[in-house]
Amino acid sequence: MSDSLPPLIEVLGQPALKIQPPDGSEATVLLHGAHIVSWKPAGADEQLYLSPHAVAAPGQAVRGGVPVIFPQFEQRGPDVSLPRHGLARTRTWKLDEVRQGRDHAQATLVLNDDDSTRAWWPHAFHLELTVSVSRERLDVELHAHNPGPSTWPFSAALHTYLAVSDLTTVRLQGLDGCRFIDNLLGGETIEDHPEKRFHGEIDRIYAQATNLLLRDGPRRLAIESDNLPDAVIWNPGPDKCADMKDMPVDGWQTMLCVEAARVLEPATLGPDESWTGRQTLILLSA
Ligand code: TA6
Repeated sequence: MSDSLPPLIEVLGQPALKIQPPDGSEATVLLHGAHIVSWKPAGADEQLYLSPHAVAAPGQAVRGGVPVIFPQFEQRGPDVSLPRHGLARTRTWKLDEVRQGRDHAQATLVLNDDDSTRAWWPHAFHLELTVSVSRERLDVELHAHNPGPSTWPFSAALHTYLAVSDLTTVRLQGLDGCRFIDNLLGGETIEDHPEKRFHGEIDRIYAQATNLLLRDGPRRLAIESDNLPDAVIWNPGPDKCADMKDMPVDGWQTMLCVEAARVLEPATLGPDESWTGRQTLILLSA
């Protein structure tokens, strides 16, 4: 293991770090938002969708990759006065540690409260995002600590954009039996499709959906989460995609967000308490 910090590269005009264990897998993470913009398992193609029109700039969210959502999801609270999807994805994080092992590589980035976050949200916080890559596996762990005197509720998510060959031919297994809120149609329903198919726009929050499998031709991608019990499934579909200035018109056809989230029941941290949530992606076959 080596703990020295490697030189940063530039991606989307922002400082970024590429972690590469000797097995040929790699991941690239921006300091802006601690945003993972690329993950290639050993011997396999890119697994994440990154819009060719994505912009990474202070105050702006990158379209694609893995946005880190904290402390509110969308405009659902717990504090609705915050920017949509919170504060973490639009700020510059600090690279804290890089570890290079024989069979994995890992980087940890940190974000602490400062004057600009306290102007929006008057709480002390410490966030760590640890990205580990190893052969066919990506682990993304979000850790939150409350170093301050007040107790605060929060929501969090890893808003993962998966690359897909064709949205209309992929299947997502593991949602059947899960209760979901449909953000487009309203209301709550129980999913009864063992293999969910997609035709265009979808925006749903599934409860207790922590073991999923994406099937995309011969590709099998396991999507697991720990302490992030909800799965948000999102695709803008053709009409909304055409209105998004950071997406190509046909971008919706080759992406599917499968987000590991803590949103239906926000968490709470008292003074000196910590919380950790994780999403793991494992490429079972390419
Ligand atoms: O996670 C789903 C969602 O909240 C959708 O409603 C959709 O708007 C998407 O996130 C993207 O949000 P953004 O703020 O990044 O444009």
